[in-house]
Amino acid sequence: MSKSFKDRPRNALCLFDVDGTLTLARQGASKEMIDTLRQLRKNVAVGFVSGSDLAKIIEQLETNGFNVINDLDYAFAENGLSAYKLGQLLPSESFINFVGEEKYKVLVNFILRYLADMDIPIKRGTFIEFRRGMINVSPIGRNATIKERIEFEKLDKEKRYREKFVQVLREKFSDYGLTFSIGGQISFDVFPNGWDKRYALRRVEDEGFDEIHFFGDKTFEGGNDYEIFADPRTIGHSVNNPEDTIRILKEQFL
Ligand code: M1P
Repeated sequence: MSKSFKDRPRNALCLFDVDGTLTLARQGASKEMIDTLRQLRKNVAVGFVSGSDLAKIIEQLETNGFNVINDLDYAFAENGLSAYKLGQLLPSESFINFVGEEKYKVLVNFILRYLADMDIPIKRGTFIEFRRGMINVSPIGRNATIKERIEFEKLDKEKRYREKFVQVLREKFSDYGLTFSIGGQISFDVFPNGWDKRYALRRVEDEGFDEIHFFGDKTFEGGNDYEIFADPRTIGHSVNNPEDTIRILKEQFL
């Protein structure tokens, strides 16, 4: 595959959310999905944009000999704060520089206390994950198994643990300029206002694509795909699962 996407027959970019769009939440990509992405890349430029960090995306997408950095044109982890174009790392801002050490300490201490006081059936490990472009907060902890995740998600729908938590944080830290976004099954992301998935668009806007397509499953208002899906710079596709993504690609791009 060439080191430029200017030679593709269609001057378009397809960007994909990962969890729920290319894979089931935190699970590996199917062979059919990897084959579809490889075929797609012959016609258009292809990339992913996820809230997750790169390590998790590698675990999920690097199946069937696929390499997320070299077999895609763009790799946007952490909403594009951790970014690669044609195999090259792009320079980036960081969450900690934006917030500052002192204010961050106040925020993280408050979150730790709130987590400690939460009465939920089970707790595992890694309750706060510090990333380049955000922090990710999970009441059950990121070490939960797939089964534990699914159980937490069900209970959270009923008890609204995360919704209540982010409401408190939004009020208490209203002067911090932060967005609190419930994107996945067991956690929520905290990042500077505007550093949602639209951040990735800043990195492609000078390329002169005729069309930028975005595929995501959480495209409803409040979902972490909403802003980029609704952005006038993209043509949004709302999908229910990875099979749905493949179906649309076959109908419109392959
Ligand atoms: O789907 C995107 C989200 O995926 C994970 O969420 P969870 O672990 O709660 O399912 C996280 O990586 C989160 O940062 C991300 O937004």
